[in-house]
Amino acid sequence: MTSVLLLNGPNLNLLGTRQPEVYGTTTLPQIEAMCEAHATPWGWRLASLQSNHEGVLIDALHDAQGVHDGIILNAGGYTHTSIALMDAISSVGLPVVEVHLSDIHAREPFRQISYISRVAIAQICGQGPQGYLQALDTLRVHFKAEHPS
Ligand code: CA2
Repeated sequence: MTSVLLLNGPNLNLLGTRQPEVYGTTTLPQIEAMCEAHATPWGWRLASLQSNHEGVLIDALHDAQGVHDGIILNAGGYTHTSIALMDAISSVGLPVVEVHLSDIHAREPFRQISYISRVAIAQICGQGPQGYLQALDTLRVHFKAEHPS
């Protein structure tokens, strides 16, 4: 069974409560439920984790090895700062799709830099919660290309 880890970083637990003009009104549990509804018909299992702590996210990436087949990652603000997260992604060797609710390329210059994009197989941004579903689609295409049946 294909297993995917949905990993969300700092402040994303606040989704739907503040800054709706930037991040919308959908909560993180709602996004997780949307992902479940999208991928369970494919027979996939999803696991979800949100943390505000860089080390917890790094541990989750390490622990994904041998457990999950791919990862969807919105690293929040760590996207723009964390060489440690980038290194963790490289070290586990699992396909990671980077997601952002907002269009980071249309925002402040500091948000336009992503260390994650250097090691992710794709970056999806500016699509709101639908971006997470597009990330699942991206992983599905990736797995099919890896293991054509
Ligand atoms: O657009 C995205 O998904 C971001 O990864 C969100 C991060 C931001 O630092 C990135 O540049 C882009 C921030 C998430 C903050 O989420 C909040 C949600 C509600 C209220 C306040 C913050």
